[in-house]
Amino acid sequence: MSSGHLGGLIQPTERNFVSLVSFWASLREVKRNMLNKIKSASGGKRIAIGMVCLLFLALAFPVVGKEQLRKPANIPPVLEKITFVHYAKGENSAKPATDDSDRFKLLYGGIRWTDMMTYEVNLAGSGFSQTEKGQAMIALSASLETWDDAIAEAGTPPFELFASIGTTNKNSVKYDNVNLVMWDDLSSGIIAMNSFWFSRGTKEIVESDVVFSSNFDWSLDCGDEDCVAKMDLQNIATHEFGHNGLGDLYSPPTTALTMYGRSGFGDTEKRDLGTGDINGIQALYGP
Ligand SMILES: [Ca+2]
Ligand SMILES: [Ca+2]
Ligand SMILES: [Zn+2]
Repeated sequence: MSSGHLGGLIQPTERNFVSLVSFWASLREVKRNMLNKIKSASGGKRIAIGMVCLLFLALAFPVVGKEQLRKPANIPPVLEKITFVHYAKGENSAKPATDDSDRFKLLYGGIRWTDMMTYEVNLAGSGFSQTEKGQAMIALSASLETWDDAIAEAGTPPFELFASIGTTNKNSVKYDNVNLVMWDDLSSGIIAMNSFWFSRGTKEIVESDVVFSSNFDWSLDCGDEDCVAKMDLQNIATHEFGHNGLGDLYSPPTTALTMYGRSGFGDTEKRDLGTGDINGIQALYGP
């Protein structure tokens, strides 16, 4: 789903270097054979063989020069991309509320950020009015700080995962050193997605782009308005931001957790973390 633009990150491997070494070895072998022939030949034959040797070396050296230029230098870690898709609950899939579960799911043995990261937000397509846009930024910040608070509770020294958010005009999901939050025309039934880039080798997440669907109406405060047909931004955002190391959960005991993989209209239970969410984020970012 991502290989197109990741191709540029995959550098030449040591194969070029190995082929250069074996090329030199075969070159030495040829030279030795030629010297032996020159020694055993005489007169005009020597001159003819000598000229063949010169021609051979003239042809060989430019090739060696090019090969040396391709010698591997600082190879960046090979990045992979995965996308978590958050679907709306089906009409008849409502499950009875259950007790908080202590379950959580780490990804690839515990991939995580090693430094504080910053999301940049583009609210175009969100449907929010100018006034609401300010509230939306507050809701997104609240979602991020909910996770930072849980990490801080793990003990000292606290790790801060999320810096204060900024705004941006960028509007496409790609590996570009910008952790983007944006709205887009997602397929029917998809509420939001988090695409992120990571290295399996270093277990490091290096970029995350979150997209909310512009095909849903979004709410900011269900206390003041009818949220029956709206998705609560803080609810969904808290779930999406949890993907910075935590995977989706689907089993029935986890329906009350933030990292439960589905949401419905008017749901707000993901705004607050459950036991499993807290255990998971502390396992990744606690001291
Ligand atoms: Ca923070
Ligand atoms: Ca990006
Ligand atoms: Zn999810």
